[in-house]
Amino acid sequence: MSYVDEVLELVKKKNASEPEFIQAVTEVLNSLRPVVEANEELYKKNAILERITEPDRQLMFRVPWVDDKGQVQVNRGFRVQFNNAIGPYKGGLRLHPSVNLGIIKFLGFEQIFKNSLTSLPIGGGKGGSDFDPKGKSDREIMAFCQSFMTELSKYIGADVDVPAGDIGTGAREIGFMFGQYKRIKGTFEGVLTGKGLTYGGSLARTEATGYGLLYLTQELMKCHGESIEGKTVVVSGAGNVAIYATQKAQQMGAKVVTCSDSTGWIYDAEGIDVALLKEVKEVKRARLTEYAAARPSAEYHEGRGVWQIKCDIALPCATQNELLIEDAKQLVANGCKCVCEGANMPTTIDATEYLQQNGVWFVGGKAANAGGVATSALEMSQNSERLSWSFEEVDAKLQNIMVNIYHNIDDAAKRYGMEGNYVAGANIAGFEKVVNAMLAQGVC
Ligand code: NDP
Ligand code: 2IT
Repeated sequence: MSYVDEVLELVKKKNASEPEFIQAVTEVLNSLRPVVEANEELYKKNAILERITEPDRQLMFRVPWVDDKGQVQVNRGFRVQFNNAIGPYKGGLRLHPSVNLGIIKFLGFEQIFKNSLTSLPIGGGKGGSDFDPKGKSDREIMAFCQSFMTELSKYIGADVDVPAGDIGTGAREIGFMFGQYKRIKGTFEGVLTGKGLTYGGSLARTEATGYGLLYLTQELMKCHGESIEGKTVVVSGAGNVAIYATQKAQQMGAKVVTCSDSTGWIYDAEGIDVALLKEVKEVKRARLTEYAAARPSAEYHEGRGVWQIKCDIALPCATQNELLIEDAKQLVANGCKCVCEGANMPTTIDATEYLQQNGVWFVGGKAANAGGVATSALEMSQNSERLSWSFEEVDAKLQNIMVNIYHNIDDAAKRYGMEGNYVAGANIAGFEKVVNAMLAQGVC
């Protein structure tokens, strides 16, 4: 049995109740086969694959808080500090009722390779809670965030572990958590990113994941003699990533015709009205039915369905495993040329393979959505030097990072005879840097 297969068996056995984690590890290790085979003796002797698939530590804790009726509620908090070979642990905090240890581990594992691809010094981590922010008052959100940070503050720090936003965690939640950290520790430090602009946040961080996704997609299209201008784009999700991906795609001259949330989706033949979408989702925190009610050209449908709309480019920006094999078949049948992931692991392994085998240019989230965490690392740099850069400066750096990521993953795939396999290219390029650092630092 090959070293990769041995470790895959081990990971499946040790983490049997964590399907998303097994899925993420399977995808990465399978695509690393050529690199591992070329260095099998060295990697095996140093247990590189066993170490990179086992978190440094995984923290789970009780989060008690009081709701508006005076009732005590209890949620479960998580922080998985996966790998800090190239920098402090870095990754978001997900607040969603579906959160469990396996989901946080899959996200933390992916973050190792994504963060490496940014070329900036950040390791991999992720956290969150099964807390559901939907329908909660601002006071309830604050009570939860303060309790969550009261425990989390023991394990993080500007040079240790720097959390940020993810599903359900935006500027409001980061603000409450930052306030509590400061109160407990008595230090004003860049312990979180995605902060408000008046207390250490970076311009362009809000836009960064969606904008970065489009900068990478643009470079990919350009290198294939195509452009985004005039293309029809289908986007899923209606949160931070989806909104700013839609905005940038429109600025680049594309027509974005869909968005979705956990209850339904919109088809808007005239193109999504971003200002209205922001009003519904960022200000009112309402359902997409309100978008449809305010926009005559929009159709609202219950359930899922954006991938059945004919498009040139598809950008999944909601959550994991939202683009399935039947969706991949529909996209190919409709002539879709390009799929770039704004979300983390939105496409299942069989759907990914189907798209790749049918000539669709497919870039996975580790590369395509790295603009968010890259800009978080730029926020850390600004906090360290106690300066704030202009929007233009941050945005220019982000563009440069995304263009470089595209070329790095393209080159890595070519080096191993897999031209056009950007999934393998991203995993290989991300892995190489982390492994070099792990080997240099000895057994730890
Ligand atoms: P938000 O909470 O802002 O938005 C999430 C969107 O996805 C919402 O429209 C939400 O619908 C929908 N969604 C969430 N869970 C589900 C589900 N189980 N089924 C269907 N729809 C769902 O999160 P973000 O936009 O920040 O994150 C979206 C994705 O991008 C995630 O995979 C995240 O990990 C990834 N990502 C985020 C980055 C960031 O900087 N924010 C950086 C890189 C990746 P509803 O409103 O109904 O809940
Ligand atoms: O998945 C991700 O990369 C994020 N949620 C952003 C993490 C960060 O630290 O900015």
